Amino acid sequence: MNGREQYLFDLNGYLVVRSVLKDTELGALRQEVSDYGVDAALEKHSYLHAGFPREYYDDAEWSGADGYRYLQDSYLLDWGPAVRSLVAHPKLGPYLEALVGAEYRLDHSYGIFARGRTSSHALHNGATPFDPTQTYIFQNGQMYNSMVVVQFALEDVGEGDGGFCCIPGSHKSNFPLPADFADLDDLDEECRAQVVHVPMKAGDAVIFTEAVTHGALGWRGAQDRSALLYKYCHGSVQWEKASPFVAGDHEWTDRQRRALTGPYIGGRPQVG
Ligand SMILES: O=C(O)CCC(=O)C(=O)O
Repeated sequence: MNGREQYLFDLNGYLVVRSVLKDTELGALRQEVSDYGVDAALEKHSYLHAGFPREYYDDAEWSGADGYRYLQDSYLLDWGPAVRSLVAHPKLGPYLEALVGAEYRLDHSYGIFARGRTSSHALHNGATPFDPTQTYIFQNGQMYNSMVVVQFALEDVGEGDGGFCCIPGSHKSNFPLPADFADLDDLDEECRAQVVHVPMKAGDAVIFTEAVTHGALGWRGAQDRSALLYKYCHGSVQWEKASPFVAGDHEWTDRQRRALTGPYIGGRPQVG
């Protein structure tokens, strides 16, 4: 992570890393997503979150929140080798070390898919009120994040297409998000100007801290939205009960096994 990237992440709470994925990787990922049934499911419902365990479905608060539906009770990492290859992706390791620490671990992963017009996903998080599980601290000349998200774009996300958005700098805000920001679809001009949409090319990744206030603008792209999210915590931290969200007995590299190890810190090896 070079000086410019460090500056931008510290300033904004997110960073776009261009061309992380090669065309061959993108092709294999798209195939696995389609084989899993996402294409077919998007014919029935235009906004899907996929990769969560069954228990999420039974909670009325979560089912269909912000218009999205859960797609079957599968884990993303069980879909195939291409989605598994994104765990501790070698091009992103240096970013995770700089942002989470060399003993980072994958907490969970899932996919977000959209076709046609969808509702927005409300803005959430921010530095205030303080939440130790989703915080950003700069100390000893270093950035510390409780959790960072790597979101890969499998299709282009153009200006005005919708999808991931955030309020840059809000990972350091001293006041809570005002109620004026509650409805992303109905912001006044001044509030709308604070919300930044992040266009990406297929193969790019946006890395953001869970501490930054973020959400998603309603999808308007002519193409599908296809995003895979991998959420990393410090090696001592576990966010999701079923972490790391994988059921099958798969082949992993040594680096990936270290990144997939459950939370502990005494003598924990660096992912490397
Ligand atoms: O990109 C999106 O659709 C929003 C993702 C999000 O809210 C999250 O990762 O917590």
